[in-house]
Amino acid sequence: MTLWFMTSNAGKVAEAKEYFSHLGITVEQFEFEAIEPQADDIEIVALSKIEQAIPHLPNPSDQLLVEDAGLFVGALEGFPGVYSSYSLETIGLHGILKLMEHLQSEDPVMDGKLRNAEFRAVAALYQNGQTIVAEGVCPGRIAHQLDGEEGFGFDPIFIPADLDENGNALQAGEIGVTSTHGATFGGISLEEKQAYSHRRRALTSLVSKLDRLG
Ligand code: ITT
Repeated sequence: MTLWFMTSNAGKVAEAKEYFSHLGITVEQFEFEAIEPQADDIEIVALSKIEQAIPHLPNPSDQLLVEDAGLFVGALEGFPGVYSSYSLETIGLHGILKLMEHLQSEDPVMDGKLRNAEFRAVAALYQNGQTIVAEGVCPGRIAHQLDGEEGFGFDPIFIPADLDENGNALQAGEIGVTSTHGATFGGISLEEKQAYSHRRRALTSLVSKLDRLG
């Protein structure tokens, strides 16, 4: 079975391919230029993009996936959020770090709280005339400097929160059984990132909703 993933982002395709390969599903990139609505909610953006693309599917019985993500920084009132792509292209990673320069503490727990951030992803899947939506969140904090060359986008400045034995994210400063030991997503492999990833969480939730639908 082939699943079309509508995105221009090769990093997102690589992660979705890795995730679905464990389920025996092949993911193919679907190149389509949808108009992104100006909305303050990534779910609205994802749903608008999928609606625009459905009529252009090679085959009406094909499955189509859209997944929209963003980085939401607590101290910046959720910025860059829905403006993540634009912010990355304009002020870039150094710009985000600069906006947060004054937010630091010697105490690691306090530092984590001051610099808290989360990635959010909304995945929307169209099949058989129906669209299913699911969300995934990855809490963490913004690093003080760039670290690592893996991944894409904001990965070199985002340190995910540690996870407990059930894979649930812990509070800033808490040590979990799964930890990057302070490394950013840019400092770990794609496979390691999946344990924490907002994208993997959104796709897992999507798949369990599909299973419930039978
Ligand atoms: P499409 O809309 O074509 O899918 P995009 O790159 O615009 O591609 P998003 O809107 O989902 O993708 O992402 C908004 C920005 O957030 C964009 O600059 C991404 O590089 C970045 N981003 C998304 N997921 C990320 C992740 O897992 N790690 C690091 N950066 C991420």
